[in-house]
Amino acid sequence: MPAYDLAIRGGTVVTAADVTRCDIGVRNGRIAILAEAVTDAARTIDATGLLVMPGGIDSHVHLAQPSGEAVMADGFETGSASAAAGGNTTLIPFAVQPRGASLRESVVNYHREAQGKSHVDYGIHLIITDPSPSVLGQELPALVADGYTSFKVFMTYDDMVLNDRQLLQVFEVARREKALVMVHCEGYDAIKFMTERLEAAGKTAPYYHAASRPESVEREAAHRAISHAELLDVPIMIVHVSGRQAMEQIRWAQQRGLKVYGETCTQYISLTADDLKGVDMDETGGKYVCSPPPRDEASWEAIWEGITTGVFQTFSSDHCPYKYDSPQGKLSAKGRSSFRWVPNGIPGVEVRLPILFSEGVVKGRITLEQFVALTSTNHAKMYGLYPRKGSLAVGADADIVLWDPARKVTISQELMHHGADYTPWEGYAVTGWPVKTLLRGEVVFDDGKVVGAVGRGEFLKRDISPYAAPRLG
Ligand code: DUC
Ligand code: ZN
Ligand code: ZN
Repeated sequence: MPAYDLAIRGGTVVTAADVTRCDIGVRNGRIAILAEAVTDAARTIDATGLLVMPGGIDSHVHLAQPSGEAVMADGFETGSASAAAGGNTTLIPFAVQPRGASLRESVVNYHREAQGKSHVDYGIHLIITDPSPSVLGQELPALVADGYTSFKVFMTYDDMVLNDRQLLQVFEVARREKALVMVHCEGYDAIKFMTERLEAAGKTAPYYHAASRPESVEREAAHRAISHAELLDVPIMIVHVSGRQAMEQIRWAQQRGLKVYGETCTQYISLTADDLKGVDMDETGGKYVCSPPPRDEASWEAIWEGITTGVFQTFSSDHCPYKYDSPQGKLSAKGRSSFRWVPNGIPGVEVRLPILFSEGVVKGRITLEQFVALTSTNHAKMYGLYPRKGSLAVGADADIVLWDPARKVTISQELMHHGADYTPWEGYAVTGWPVKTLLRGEVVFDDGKVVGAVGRGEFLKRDISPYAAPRLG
């Protein structure tokens, strides 16, 4: 009997720490050996000329998430297919607590959405919209103990926003339970004020979505969240940072020794608010409506500054897909009446790695090791999945992407595996593309096709993150 189930031979193995020419042997879905030559295997994949990296972990995606009258374009099946096609092997989407509902029940319902449908492994974050005494006192502690070790809170949106007192209440529980809190930093009142003012002036096109929530709105909320976190000595992760002002708030907090982490996303290095103008300030701009909105090219440089200097630990997609041409998507009757009603979010899980690789590694802004850290390893570390996920160490799950660093691709909807009917990056040229994705040693994506049985992906109960430990114990 061969010593290994699979050998990946001849590739260049990249981790967050090293770049090495070696082979990998896989046994029982795990990495069993890294060696100069692995020959005694039942199957061999030739990786000559390819990079062999830990599968991407996207710790910020939305799948099958209820959102008013809009319907998300991806459930677990298409969303995870799109993820696998983009070189990812783990996703962490969100179970949302509708106001007044039990958080536990929301998690149970969300598991039903996921069960048997995922092509990749997945954890689940919680979104807390109603921090009632039973949520804070009983449900959250029990859910953290069950492996839901991170939660997101919102500082905007009518159906999600928490006031400052509620934010502090959630932070307090997070500190006690050692859960990591992700914060959506945009100020509710400022957005509401600006939206009403814009609408009163007849400025309702999708472009004005960006004008209704400028960078100062994000900066103010980031500062407020940081201040509350400092007050309670609780680590927080500020998610989807769009530009210099919020980035500088995080850097300022980090320089003061606070455990404030940062996430940025593909759209903030590759799209601008001008995309929201559409063809001619028309409704096609709705394709780019997401929050925070993309800013401008100077903001891309600020985001790169944050990436290269370590302000940001994770680079995510914030995949939040809606169809464009659908009454339940961007072109709903209400959505046509004002930017206020266009569902927020864009599909991006499939292009996260290619765009960061192309803009980052190929253009010399980041190293291969940084690429792996930003797209995989740091997500595993931050969210309690390391070392099982996010590395190519012996004993880790054999979650691997084989990557062609020289392949030139023009992104188009035709290439995508998501459920949306468009990609915001239509026509965007990249160098570097996934060739094969392996989940626990099994190929799930092979040269353009998602392969194998759906439902292979498993739920991941996550550990307490060491990064969620308070500074002062
Ligand atoms: N926040 C997200 O994280 N995703 C989509 C919309 C939003 O506001
Ligand atoms: Zn958000
Ligand atoms: Zn999101």
